[in-house]
Amino acid sequence: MDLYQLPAVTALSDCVTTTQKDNLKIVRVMHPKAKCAVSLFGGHVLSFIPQGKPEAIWMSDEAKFDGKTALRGGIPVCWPWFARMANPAHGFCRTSEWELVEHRENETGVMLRLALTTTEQTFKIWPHHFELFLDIEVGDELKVSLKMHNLDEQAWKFSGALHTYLNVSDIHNTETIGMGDEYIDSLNSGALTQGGDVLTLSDTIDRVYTKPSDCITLLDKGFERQLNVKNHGANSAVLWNPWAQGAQAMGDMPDDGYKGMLCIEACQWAPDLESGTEIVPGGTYTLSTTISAG
Ligand code: TA6
Repeated sequence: MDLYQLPAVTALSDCVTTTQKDNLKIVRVMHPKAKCAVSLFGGHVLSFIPQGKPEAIWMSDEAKFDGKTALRGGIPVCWPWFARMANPAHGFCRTSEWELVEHRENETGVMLRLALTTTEQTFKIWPHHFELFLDIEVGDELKVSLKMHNLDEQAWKFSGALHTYLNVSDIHNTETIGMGDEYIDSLNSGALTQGGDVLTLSDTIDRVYTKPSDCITLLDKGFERQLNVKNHGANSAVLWNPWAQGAQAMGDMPDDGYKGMLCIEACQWAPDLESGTEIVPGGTYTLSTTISAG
């Protein structure tokens, strides 16, 4: 899917245009440093291509751009909870319509700011007042920052993740370094487990690493590159690949789709809604991930 070939609907500046893909409005950045595409549905980064390098972000060829279904691939924004502790899974942000409220550009890159705030619909799902900004900085690297603001008169708690799907040549040709040596194994009833820091994968994996390095590196022999992931405001990093059986079970991933992706996620993890991170009235919190290719 080449989102950059679609005709522009609006030109917002020299480097920023909007386009339409099925039911979704897409904001595109085309800058000498990099290209990037973002869906306003979900506030969802779909692509990041640093100049002269392969695509850094994996998107499923079977993702549904219907404006209802969460997009498979990209960088889903999971908030105000991560995982399946409440409905909908991974919170409501990835199926909400965000607004582009600001864009800026100079010779080093482009910044897009998306916003989402309480609506009648979000209040029914999660009865709190909030404002979110998603700052997407596109240049030599991609930085995505989820800025949360409590607009309530009471404190509330959240968990969440920037659920990045990284694009790889073939999962069998990758090595992941820096996840740390302790993880909560979601495939083994959440057992706290010790393990090695360097990972080559050969089966499904779904883990919350509790002590990741400041920089996680994904070596890709096929693309002859490494992707570096630096997370901030995260208490863990999640590693996920559904493998063949998981991909086959998903209606929006090709059966061999698992070979082209690996999720390395910036996660502020909690075991349940009650144990999330508290933000006091008027308080803020930022969760961010920075991805660079070397
Ligand atoms: O981050 C890993 C995970 O929580 C897995 O358990 C897996 O189910 C994945 O996210 C995808 O979730 P989704 O709701 O998008 O199918």
